[in-house]
Amino acid sequence: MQGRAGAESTNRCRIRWLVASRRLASILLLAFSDIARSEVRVPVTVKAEPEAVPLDLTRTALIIIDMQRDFLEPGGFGETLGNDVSLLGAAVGPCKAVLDAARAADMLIIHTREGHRPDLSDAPKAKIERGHPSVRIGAPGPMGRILIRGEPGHDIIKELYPIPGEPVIDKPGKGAFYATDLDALLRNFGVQHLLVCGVTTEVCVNTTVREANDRGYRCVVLADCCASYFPEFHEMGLNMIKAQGAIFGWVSDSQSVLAAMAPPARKLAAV
Ligand code: TIU
Repeated sequence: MQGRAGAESTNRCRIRWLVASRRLASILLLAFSDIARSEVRVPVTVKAEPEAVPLDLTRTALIIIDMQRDFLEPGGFGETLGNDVSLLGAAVGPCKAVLDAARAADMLIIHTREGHRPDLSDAPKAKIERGHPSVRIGAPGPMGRILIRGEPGHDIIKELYPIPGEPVIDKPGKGAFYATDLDALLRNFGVQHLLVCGVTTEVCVNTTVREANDRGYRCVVLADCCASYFPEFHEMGLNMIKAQGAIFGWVSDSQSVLAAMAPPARKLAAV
C-alpha cells in the first residue's frame, strides 16, 4: 500500500509532468505559428506599372471607394452634376471579381461612402452652394435627398454591397482619410498596402491615394476597377499616380491581382 508521502510524491510528479508538457506544447505552438506566419508573409509580386510591385497580402486591405447609387445610377448626385452615369458601370464586374477573391482570402475589406449628415452640418458651404439649388447636395431626388446619409441614393450598389464585418467609412470629403477614422482602423489591423478600387478615378480615388501615400501606405490602383465620367480623366488620373516612378502609387488591374492572389497549388496545377 502507498503511504501518504508516496501519494504526495506521485502528485508532484504528475504536476511536474503536466507543467512540462504544457510548456512543450506552447513552445511547439509558437514555433509552428512562426513558420505559418513566415510562410504567408512571403510577398507576392503583382504585375503593375511603372513596375511590378511586391505585396505582403497579410498586410494588405482592399478599399472600395464610393460605389454608391448616387454616383452610378440615374437620378443621383453624379447625374445632377451633368454626367452620363452609365460610364461608371464598366468598373462593377472587375470590382466584384476582386471583392469575391478578397473575401475568399479573408483580406480586410473597407467600403467608403461620400455623403453628409441630414442637417448638412458637416458639409462646407462652399461645397453645397455649387449648382442649381434644385439639384444641390441635400435637395430631394428620385433616390431621396442627394448625397445624404441614410437616403437610398447614398447606399452602396447591390452588386458590391458590404457583408457583416466589412467596415464602411462614411466620409464628408473626397479623400477617405479626411475627417474619418480610416487611418486608425488600418493601423490597428497592421495594414501597410492598399488595393484601391472605386469611383471616380480622378476625384475620390485620386484624393484618397494621395492621402494614403503621404501616410506611408503602398497603394496599388486597379485600373479596370475604377471609372470616371470622363474617360480621358480616368487615363490621366492613373498616369498621374504611376508617373515619376510611382509618385503616388502603382497601377495594376483585376486580372493581375487575381493571378497574384491565386493559391500556389492552383498555379502549379495549371502548368
Ligand atoms: N466619389 C467621388 O469621386 N465623388 C465625386 O464627386 N466625383 C465626381 O467625379 N464628381
